[in-house]
Amino acid sequence: MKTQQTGAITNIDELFEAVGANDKTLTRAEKDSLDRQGFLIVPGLLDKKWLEQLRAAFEQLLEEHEKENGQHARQTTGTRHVPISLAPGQIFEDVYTHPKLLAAVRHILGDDLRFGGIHGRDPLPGFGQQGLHSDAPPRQPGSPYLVVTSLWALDDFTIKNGATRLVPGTHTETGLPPKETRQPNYNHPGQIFAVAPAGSAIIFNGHLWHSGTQNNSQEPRRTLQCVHIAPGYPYYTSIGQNVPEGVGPAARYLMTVNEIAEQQKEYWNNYQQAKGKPGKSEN
Ligand SMILES: O=C(O)CCC(=O)C(=O)O
Repeated sequence: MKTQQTGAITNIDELFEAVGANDKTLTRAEKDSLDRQGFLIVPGLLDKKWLEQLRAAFEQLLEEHEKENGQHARQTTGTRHVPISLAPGQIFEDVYTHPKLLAAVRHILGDDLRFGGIHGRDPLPGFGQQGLHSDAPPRQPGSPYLVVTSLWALDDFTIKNGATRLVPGTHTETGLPPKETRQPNYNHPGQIFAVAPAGSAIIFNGHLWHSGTQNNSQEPRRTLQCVHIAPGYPYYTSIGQNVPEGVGPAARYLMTVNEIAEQQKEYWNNYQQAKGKPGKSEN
């Protein structure tokens, strides 16, 4: 875990400097994997102490959430969901501002990127099978990528306990996955399982077809899900209005929507209306 600098950050280069990322943070092979396969599995990003802190915080936040709201979510779906507030919490901030993650996000989305949210998920034994889906609105041919998802394994991800499945290369598809492909029991011939030790990050283009799978063990399979987004993402403008006091400069920058971003949103709206005719900046 790193300690972030304290001055306000005003652009992506300052963000990279503050978190300790640069153009060498991703290897050539990692960039190729993001481009061609649409994902990257990086072991060892969370060390033992950090993992233990995150697991304890996960359980505590879940207990508080269920005390206030009941156990509705887990009783209806069999999955424990943990809303993670954006209030100051260095152990979470260091996850979604991790240099490896931000380097991957920039590689996929380009220079204007923001943080969309963080959420905990734990499919209980016997539950968790999802249909293949993407985390982003369907793309049109040639339209930019809008979302990067990262899953941080707080427990080992194994075939038995429901490792995430991914369909390599599907991030370039346009439209939704076909209906049949979205059924939870459908096995895609190209799917692979993101088997990875606790402490790994599975970082993928949010347009990639993926899903949780059933936890057939008797143990938890906890993950932190983060999303980072580009200005065209419909939820983009709903962030930035409630940046909590006390978050570090990198987190604050990532949660703040500035004027430039607003202009880019307008650009994106125009682009959508032009039905896929790319503007000059995309030639
Ligand atoms: O937890 C996982 O393995 C993936 C979950 C997922 O894709 C989702 O909840 O949308």
